[in-house]
Amino acid sequence: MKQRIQQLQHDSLAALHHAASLKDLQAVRVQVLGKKGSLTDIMKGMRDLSAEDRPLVGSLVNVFKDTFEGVYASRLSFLEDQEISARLSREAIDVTLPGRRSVRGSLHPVTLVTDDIVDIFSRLGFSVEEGPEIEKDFYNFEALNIPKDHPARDMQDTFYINDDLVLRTHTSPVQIRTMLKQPPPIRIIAPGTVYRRDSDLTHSPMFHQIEGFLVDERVTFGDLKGILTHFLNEYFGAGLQVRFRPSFFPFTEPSAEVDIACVICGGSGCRVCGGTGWLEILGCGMIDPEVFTAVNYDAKKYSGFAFGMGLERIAMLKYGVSDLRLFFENDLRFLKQFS
Ligand code: 2U9
Repeated sequence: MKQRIQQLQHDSLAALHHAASLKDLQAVRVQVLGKKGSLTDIMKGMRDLSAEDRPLVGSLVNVFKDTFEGVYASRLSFLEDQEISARLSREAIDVTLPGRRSVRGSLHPVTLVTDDIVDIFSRLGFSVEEGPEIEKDFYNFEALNIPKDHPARDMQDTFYINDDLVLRTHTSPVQIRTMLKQPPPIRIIAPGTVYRRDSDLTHSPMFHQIEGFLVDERVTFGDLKGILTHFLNEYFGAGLQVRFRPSFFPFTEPSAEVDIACVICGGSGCRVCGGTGWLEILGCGMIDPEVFTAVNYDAKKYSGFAFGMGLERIAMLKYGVSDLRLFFENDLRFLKQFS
């Protein structure tokens, strides 16, 4: 028995020393102290010893157990340290490595155009107003003197959500909402996204507009001409030729379309201006008294003007882009040219 214990002590301490991982170490422990372990087996055999031998063997077993636990604990702490250092070196981060460069984006050409136009009108005392893209029929049509049977309401032009809700077809409802909120004087510009059921080389079902709007006492068509001529000279260059042609819009009376001398050929005639020397750039007019009545403004006391332009069209002329679809494809080779 004594010999068996000595042999076990020799073998198991060697096994502890040779255990190369925490898993191996645990396996040695189970082999020796586990339910079916070698020491458990020896202890079962003690029943058969004489009363004289039993205490002697018992004390040998106890000494072995203490020795085993001591060696086990020191090996455990050694292997744990080893595992931590291995993990630390495996997961080490080299803080001296250069960082990843962040990619610098650029503003979309339609945003550039919007910002430049907003800048010019801000200097003239206009402030920016915005409104919802899903609009009530009243704000998009009814209050703008566009009655139920008007062609502008045709199903071909408007995206209807239901009988009473549409995707706004212009930013004009922003001005209706502003007038319902506050009394004159008003001097605002309304940039934003608008929607129309239209899609070809020069039309997109989603596009952008900016509208301007001024209401006060004694505002004249002369004020409108002055402000727009100033704006176009600021935006396209001083000395630019501008002309006003009579037109019709349900919400303005009188109404006009504004042309500028072709920015490509300077007025001599080319493909872009269709040989006319002129480019149509915006629409405008004096606010129709019917519109004032719809928002409870005194149409006898107040007058005002409004204008509107398509921002993609302005961007095409300003940057010489011939295909409208380029603005919506988000091809980086196109967009990067505006950084
Ligand atoms: C209110 C009253 C009047 C806004 C105006 C135009 C003329 C115009 C078009 C230009 C090209 C739209 O993007 S486009 O198709 N717009 O010609 N817009 S007057 O008149 C208003 C607006 C609001 C309450």
